[in-house]
Amino acid sequence: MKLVNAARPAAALFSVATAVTVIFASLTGCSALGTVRQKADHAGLTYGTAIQAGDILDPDTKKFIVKNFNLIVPENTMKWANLRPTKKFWNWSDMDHMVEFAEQNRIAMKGHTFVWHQQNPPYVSGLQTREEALPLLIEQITEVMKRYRGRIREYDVANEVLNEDGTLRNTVWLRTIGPEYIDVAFKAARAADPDAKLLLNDYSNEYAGTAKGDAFYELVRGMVERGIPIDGVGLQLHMIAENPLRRDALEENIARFNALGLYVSFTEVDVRILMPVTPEKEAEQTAFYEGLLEAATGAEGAGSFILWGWRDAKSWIPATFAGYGSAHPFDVKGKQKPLYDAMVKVISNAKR
Ligand code: 9MR
Repeated sequence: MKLVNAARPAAALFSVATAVTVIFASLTGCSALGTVRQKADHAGLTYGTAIQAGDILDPDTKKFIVKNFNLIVPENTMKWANLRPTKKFWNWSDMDHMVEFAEQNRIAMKGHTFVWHQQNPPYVSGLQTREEALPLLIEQITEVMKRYRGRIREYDVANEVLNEDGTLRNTVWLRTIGPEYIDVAFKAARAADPDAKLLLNDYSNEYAGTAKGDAFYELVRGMVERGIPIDGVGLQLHMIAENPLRRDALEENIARFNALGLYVSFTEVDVRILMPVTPEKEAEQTAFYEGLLEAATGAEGAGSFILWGWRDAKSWIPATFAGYGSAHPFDVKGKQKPLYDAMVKVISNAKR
C-alpha cells in the first residue's frame, strides 16, 4: 500500500479508545467484539458519514454516530448559503457545534465545500466581476479555515467543477475569475491552514477510461505539475445498483492518483435502487457496496469510505432521482438492512 493516504485515523488515539471501550464493554455485558468504528480503526479505514446539523441535537443519533464512524462531514452546514447567508452574517453556531462534537468523540472532521455552483447566496451567485469575486472567495476560505485551524482534518476545497464531457462547468467562479479560480482556491486554503488536507471532489469521476474520469485526472495532474497545493481527490460515488461496479477501472483510477502522490477518498457513497426493492436488486446493491469497501480497504485502496448519509429516512435521493430510493444501509424506519451486516463483515475482514 502506498502510504500517501493522509486521511487515516490517528491510530494511537484510537487504540487507547479501543482498549477502554473493550474493558467497558466487558463490564457492561455488551459484545466485546467491538463496534463498526473499532473495526474500521483496526483496518486503518476512514469510515465516515455526512451528517445534518440536527443529528447531534438528538442523543440517540449522537450515540449512533459515535459508535459507527470515525469521520463526519457536514452534508449542508458548511455550504456558503448556510454558513454565510449574507455578506456580513456568519452563521457559525452549527459548524462550531459539529467541530466540538467531533473533537469530544475523537472523530475526524471533514469540511465540505467552498467552491460550488449550488447553495450559494444571491450575493455570490450574482457576482459580476473578477475584482469582486476573487477577494470574496479568498476571504471565505481564509475565514473558515483559520477559525478551524488544526480541528478540521481535510476539506473539499472545490466541488463538481467539471461537466459530464470533461469541460469546465460554467459557474460564477469561471465567469468572473476564469479557469485559474481552482488554483486560487487551493492556494488560499493552504495559506489559511497549512496542515489541512486539500481535496478536489466530483461525481462520475470514478473510472479511468471515461470522458469525465480522464478529464478529472488531467485537471488534477495539471495542478500537481503547476505546484498547486492539492493532497487528494474525492470520488463521490453516487451509484446505481443495477450497473455493476467496475473494479478494474476504479482501481486503475486510484492507482494513477496515488502515482501523482495524492490520496483518494470515497467521499459521498450511496447506491440507489430503482424502486420497488426486490431481493435481486438488494443483492446487486450489497455486491456494489461490498466491492467498494473492498476497493477502499485493499492493498492499493483508497483507505477512506464516507457514506452520504446512512438512512433512507433522510436521503437526498428520492427528491433528486425520481423513482429511485433505498440507497443507504438503514431503511426509512431507521432499521438496519442486511446490507449493514455485509458491510461490517468486509470491514472486519480487512487487513491493511
Ligand atoms: O445531500 C445534499 C442535499 O441535502 C442538498 O439539498 C443538496 C443541495 O444541492 O446537496 C446535497 O449534497 C450534495 C453534495 O453537497 C455534493 N455532491 C452531491 C450531493 C448530492 O446532491
